[in-house]
Amino acid sequence: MEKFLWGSATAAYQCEGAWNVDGKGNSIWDDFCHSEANVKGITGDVSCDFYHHYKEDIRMMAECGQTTYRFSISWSRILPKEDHVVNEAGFKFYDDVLAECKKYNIVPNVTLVHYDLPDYIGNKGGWLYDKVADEFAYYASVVFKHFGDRIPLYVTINEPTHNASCAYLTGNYPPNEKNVNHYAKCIYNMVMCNAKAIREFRKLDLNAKIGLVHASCSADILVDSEEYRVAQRNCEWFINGCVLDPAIKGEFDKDFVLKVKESNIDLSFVNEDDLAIIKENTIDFLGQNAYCRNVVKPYTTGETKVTVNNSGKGPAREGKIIKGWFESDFNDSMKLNKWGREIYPKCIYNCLIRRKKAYGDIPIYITECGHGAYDVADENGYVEDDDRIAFLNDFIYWILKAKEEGCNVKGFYVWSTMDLYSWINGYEKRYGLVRVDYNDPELPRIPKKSYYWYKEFIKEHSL
Ligand code: BGP
Repeated sequence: MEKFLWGSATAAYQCEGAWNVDGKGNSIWDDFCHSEANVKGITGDVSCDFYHHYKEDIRMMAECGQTTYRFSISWSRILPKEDHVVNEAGFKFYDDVLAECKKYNIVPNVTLVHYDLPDYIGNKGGWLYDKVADEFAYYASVVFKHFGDRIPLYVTINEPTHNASCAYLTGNYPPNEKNVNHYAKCIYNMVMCNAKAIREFRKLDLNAKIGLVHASCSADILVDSEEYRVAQRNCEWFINGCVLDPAIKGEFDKDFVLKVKESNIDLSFVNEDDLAIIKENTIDFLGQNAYCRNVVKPYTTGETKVTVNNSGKGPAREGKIIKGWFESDFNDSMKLNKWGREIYPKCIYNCLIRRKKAYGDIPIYITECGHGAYDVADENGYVEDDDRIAFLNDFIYWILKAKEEGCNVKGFYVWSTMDLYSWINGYEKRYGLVRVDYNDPELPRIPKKSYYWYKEFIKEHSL
């Protein structure tokens, strides 16, 4: 029987550093972080410098007993310019990373784009660019042909809904807009990117699988009434169905499309040829990230607005008002983290049970799960992160319970392997199993208590 995979995850912009070496082009995150729009002025230019520390990081994964590693490829390292000329040094870096994984029998799970579009795509409109799906499919085919089945698990896009929401509703990720029509087009184009990349993947008949990583868990309500159930369904469409239905079932839900049209959202870009490509090119597995749930109630008033807490200084909650659809509700008795997010581990159980109901037995990997915190290190740099351990332990409990009840869960990844850049928040919001001392130019790695806890946990749970 196939073994359950236990591992951890990172993403290129957040950990690699080396932003301008060995022929890499700029990504929209390089441009954004170097611009005035980045008010905190913190960048991923160096971060924890995985580019030069990957051997150490992968060795530490292996010593922890991890059997899989999720990372992303920087599109701008592979195709730095719009002329489509491949940067061989980019291939070499990821060849080396894969070789290191192989040395320790660590299964690579590799994402093609984790937010960081190349600048030349960004300059043409980024996710809104009419040819973004063709460009993405081209890049994907270059990657598939080079790495082939050395990568057994490919992921097309990381968190389409969260990325689109931050970029086009909250406005905290580039291009920093608040525009519902652009949000809708972004989602549609990402769905097309996914389908067109899968079409390239299938042509090669690799001994590998392809999936998509999704952000949101589930929508919950605090009142059981017809009105609240409608709000819940609207939220499920908004945060889940809009991407998961086409990616898994090959089509958008008809009632969802009606609702979008009723809301006067521009859908003029939808065309029959695209819908046929979506129909033919669905994912093999779902990557489900696990952080928190959405609690919602019926929409009351106000324009569409999505807020997040990037300050980490207090109780400001994340919240959504989606005009005519739903708005956030708050259960004041719940525990929150410092960034105003509910800590509710059962959300992943509810999510998995609902995914099974909606999408049957599609294999699911929990591709991220983690606790952001201000870690405090002792004089040796050691962090006793008991809150993180409790968070992970509780989430895993609910994941394994869902598995026992028949959900087809096949692996789990802690976010993150080591400390790295947290989008907009910077470096003080930490998630790593391993501490990185950013004050020391050598960027030393020091395993935290959670690393040793995970090591023991994996040993006891080799499923
Ligand atoms: C997910 C992203 C990750 C990671 C994580 C933590 O949405 O896929 O890249 O950053 O969230 O989020 P943050 O760093 O914003 O706290």
